[in-house]
Amino acid sequence: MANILIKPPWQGREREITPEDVYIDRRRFLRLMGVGSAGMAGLMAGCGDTVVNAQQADKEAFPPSLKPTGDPLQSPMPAFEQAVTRNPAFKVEERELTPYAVAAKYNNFYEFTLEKEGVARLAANLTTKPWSIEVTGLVSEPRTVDFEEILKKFPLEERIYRFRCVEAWAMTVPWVGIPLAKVIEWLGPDPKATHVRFETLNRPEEMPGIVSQPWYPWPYYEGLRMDEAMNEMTLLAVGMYGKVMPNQNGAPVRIITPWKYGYKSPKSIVKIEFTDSQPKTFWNDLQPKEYSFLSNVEPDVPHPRWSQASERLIPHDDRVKTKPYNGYGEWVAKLYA
Ligand SMILES: Nc1nc2c(c(=O)[nH]1)N[C@H]1C(S)=C(S)[C@@H](COP(=O)(O)O)O[C@H]1N2
Ligand SMILES: [Mo]
Repeated sequence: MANILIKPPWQGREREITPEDVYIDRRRFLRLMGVGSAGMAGLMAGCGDTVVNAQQADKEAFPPSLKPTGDPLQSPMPAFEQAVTRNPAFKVEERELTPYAVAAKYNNFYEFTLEKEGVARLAANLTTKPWSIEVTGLVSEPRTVDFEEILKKFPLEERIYRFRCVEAWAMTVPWVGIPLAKVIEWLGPDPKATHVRFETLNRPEEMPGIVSQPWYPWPYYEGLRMDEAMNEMTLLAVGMYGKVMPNQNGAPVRIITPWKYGYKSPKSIVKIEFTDSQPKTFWNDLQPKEYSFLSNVEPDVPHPRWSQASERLIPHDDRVKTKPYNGYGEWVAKLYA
């Protein structure tokens, strides 16, 4: 959401991909073998050359500014205790997956800093355990839910989605999550609820951007109409690339609405509130002319600072045309008929 279009330092680098099947296979393999990642190195020596090479490639492909240093990218996130099943209905065929360490190092998370490549380092020590979510408003039983309870209660699935920021950069990410609809059904909102509001973590001691930028109306807050929240596409994301969510990407739990601009995907959620009117949202409050409540991806509707007709795929800067609803009209156009 920064006001300038930043020219990425790794522009023009050779194309490099993280083959998605590699990490899936690795996970499946470990599950079959009944071992944790500690036992992996030995096992991989004989039979996992592709895996090792792919990870290596991912690291070596980095432009200097993105090379993992003493940050979380060097110690990969832990896997989930339970199985993660890929949902084949959600794949992206026309473009490649964004390398993990690009998705985990080019972040918008203003509670830390406006500098995308600085977020991962500043977020490294964010405490995400324990984590609870306050469920409030028009709901049968207002309560505080332990995040671990949600993790245990619902099966986890992987979905590969396009992700589009209003700044006109985009990536392609395999998220791990739970359809939000399932969680909402379990929470039991009152039938009078028309919207759902999300509030995210406000912890100045661990979030330097909150302290250095007091002019923002912290904490970050967002919202969806109930039919949007219940749509099949809306994901309560708890991880990516088969692993637990990195702090910089919104650990431990965030929303993903891939047909909307990225700011509609709040990170590190601590409160879910059911309401009977449209909730206020962070960016709409700051700049109503630029950021509407709906904020669906609309290539024909330019933002005052960024034409939305095309987008650049990080980190290689390929320009591609933006699709209405980010290519998800099949699922969501009916919501806006
Ligand atoms: N709490 C919080 N959530 C947030 C933001 C933020 O600054 N704070 N930025 C939003 C914006 S503008 C984008 S593009 C995405 C970026 O997600 P990513 O870093 O995982 O790519 O997070 C969204 N969610
Ligand atoms: Mo964004």
